Amino acid sequence: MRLSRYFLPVLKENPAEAQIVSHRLMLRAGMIKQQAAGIYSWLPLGYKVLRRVETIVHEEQQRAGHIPLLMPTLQPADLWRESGRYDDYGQEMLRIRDRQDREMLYGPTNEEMITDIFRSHVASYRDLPLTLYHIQWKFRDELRPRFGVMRGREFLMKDGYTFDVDREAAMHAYNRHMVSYLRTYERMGLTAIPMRAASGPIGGDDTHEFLVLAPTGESEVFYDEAVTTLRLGNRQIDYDDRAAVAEICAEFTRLYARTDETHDPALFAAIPETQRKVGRGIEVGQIFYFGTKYSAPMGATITNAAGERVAVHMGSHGIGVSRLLGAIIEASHDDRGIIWPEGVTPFHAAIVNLKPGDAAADAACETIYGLLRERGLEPLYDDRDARAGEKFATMDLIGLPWRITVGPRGLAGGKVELTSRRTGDSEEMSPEAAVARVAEIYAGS
Ligand code: P5A
Repeated sequence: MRLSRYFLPVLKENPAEAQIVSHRLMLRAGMIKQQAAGIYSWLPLGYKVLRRVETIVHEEQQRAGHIPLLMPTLQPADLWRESGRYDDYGQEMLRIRDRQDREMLYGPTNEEMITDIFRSHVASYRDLPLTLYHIQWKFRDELRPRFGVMRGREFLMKDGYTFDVDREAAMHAYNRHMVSYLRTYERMGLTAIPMRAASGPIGGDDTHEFLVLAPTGESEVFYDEAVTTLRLGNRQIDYDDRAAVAEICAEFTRLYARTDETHDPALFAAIPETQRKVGRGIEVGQIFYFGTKYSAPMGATITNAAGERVAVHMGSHGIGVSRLLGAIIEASHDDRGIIWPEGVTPFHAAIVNLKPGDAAADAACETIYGLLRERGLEPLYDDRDARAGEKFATMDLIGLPWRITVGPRGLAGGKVELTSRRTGDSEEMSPEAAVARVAEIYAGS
């Protein structure tokens, strides 16, 4: 993409309404525009990162054997009357009437709807296990929407629903989600710690939240510092191997890590003092096992191996897809702007032409642009006639991890400069070597 033809409405000034760094940087980098309290348009740069995050979520869900579908945003109230949640959900639910005066709602979550799909089509334990998920917009009329996409009213969620014959099988589905989430967050450059949590309006006793540590997080967290060093890395995972998946979950949940809702001061006090930490975290996901809470009242039954009709065991599992953009920025920025992890960056590399109009500089930029694209990478080429300082400031703000700077002086010696946004380190090399280096970095990420 050539910057002269792109739509990147960056702001020079800090927007007054933004209280936390991710909100400020998303507005300044031209990623989002607020349309109403807690409701945002996703401008091209923000939309690009959102799609990258979604793609990782899809890939990791499907790697775990989970099946994508798409349910609507609007739901009939009657389904929610069957589960009893229509009245329970309260003012967070946006209730709507259509022209026939039928009661509808904008879905805050989809347990009822997926249970309805299941009961219409599945009748036997032979069709299990089954996990269906979608990535769809939700609406929760939060009392205090704030911090930009972090606590929106309209927000994008990945929500998955598991159907199993008994509790043991359902807990394997729960564990599979835990591991697939750990992989998902790691690919985005995040450390998200599973913490025992409270279930709220979704229900059930088994639930974990995934928290990214950040001083601006909304949850208070208590943890053993050793938990922050755990990584999945690129180990091979067989998602059908119940024992292996459970073992990974045990590894990641053995150490103390809880939110204020489930904090146990006595257990906390048993951690060696130097490792005992209190901090704040951003909740980027939550998993639940709630048994037959929805299937029993809604009549979602199956025939088990003994020929008996039993209510199916269910769980639901959510990732805050749009919130993740805020969380990634909170975890990865400096005073000049965003620093995207390679896994989610909107463009792979910046090309900055220090002297547009100079034949050699223009030609070298075109060559680098073409070569990167040939390698399947997407560069953002700043071909505008602007001062070098302004170009660097824009690229630093929008946070592309790698920048190739091209100017007549370097080119006289056959060199361009490759700069890491994260470390600020620069190295001079030929244009071809810079392209090869960038390609190599992304091949490994
Ligand atoms: C699990 C999937 C559920 O709704 N039902 C379907 C279950 N869980 S949850 O914890 O309530 O939400 C899942 C994740 O969605 C994100 N989230 C939000 N993101 C932005 N703005 C909001 N107002 C908001 N509310 C929830 C969180 O990341 C949460 O973990």
